[in-house]
Amino acid sequence: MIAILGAGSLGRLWAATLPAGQVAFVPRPGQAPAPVCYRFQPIDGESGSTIIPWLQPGQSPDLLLVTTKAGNTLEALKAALPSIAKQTPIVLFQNGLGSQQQVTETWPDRPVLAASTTEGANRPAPGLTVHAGRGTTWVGALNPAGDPSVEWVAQQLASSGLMVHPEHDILARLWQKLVINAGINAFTAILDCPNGEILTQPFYLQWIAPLCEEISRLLPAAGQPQQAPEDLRETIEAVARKTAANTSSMRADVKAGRTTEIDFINGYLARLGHQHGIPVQVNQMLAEQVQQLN
Ligand code: KPL
Repeated sequence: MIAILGAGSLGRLWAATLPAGQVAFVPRPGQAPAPVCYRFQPIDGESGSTIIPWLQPGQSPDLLLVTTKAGNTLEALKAALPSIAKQTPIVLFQNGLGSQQQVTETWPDRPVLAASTTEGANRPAPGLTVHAGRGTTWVGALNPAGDPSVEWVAQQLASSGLMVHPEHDILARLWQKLVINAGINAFTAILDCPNGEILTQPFYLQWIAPLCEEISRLLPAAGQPQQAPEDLRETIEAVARKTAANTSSMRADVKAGRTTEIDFINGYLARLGHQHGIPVQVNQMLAEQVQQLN
């Protein structure tokens, strides 16, 4: 049994694609006992109705996927983990960085893995989940010693039919995604535009080069390989062009009145800069501007 904590777009994508009968959502305190019902629209093929039960008291899963927003993860796990066996692998799917470290520090003895995914899913209406873009998911252990369950976890996830790979350096993957999110998400939220439109906006054109300089100096301080600011910008802009029509997760959060993940993206980079004495004015400015949108 695979349990999923977090019934948002990504949680619903995994729930709908993993083998039926082997998945349950983890209830939050006070959540209704009725199963979670929604229509799932795969990339190709007809949409169909999906019914996912809640994990029942006394039922301990073999694997726990955590698909909550970064800012809700610690609190959600504090409520859920007391009834989940100590050896159950936990896979964290959060965007950005910072929430993963909070989890490993709070539960140092639990097997904690992280996943980085480029799968696209959204919920255009409350009862509909759309698999909007095919991607790849990498999963790996967060502790440097590795975790023997990585291969097994990757196999379990791959039973969904989605593309999944075990990754020995998941932190590097999380950093690659962080760079992209740091260069796209805040701009789309502040400018209230789809990803591709930032590329011609004066505000973006003013700040992207100094932002990439800050990130380029932060990478080695975080133990990641140095990358030239121009290369970072090229990576960011390639993704912005590829996802030109997309509404970023941060713009979607602002529009829906949800707390954004800015504290785990540009906010995380700003905190890291302060710790290492590296100037981070642009990350700080973007974080503050997005915080004011909430
Ligand atoms: O990951 C994304 C997000 O919206 O969070 C990008 C890559 C910007 C695609 O929209």
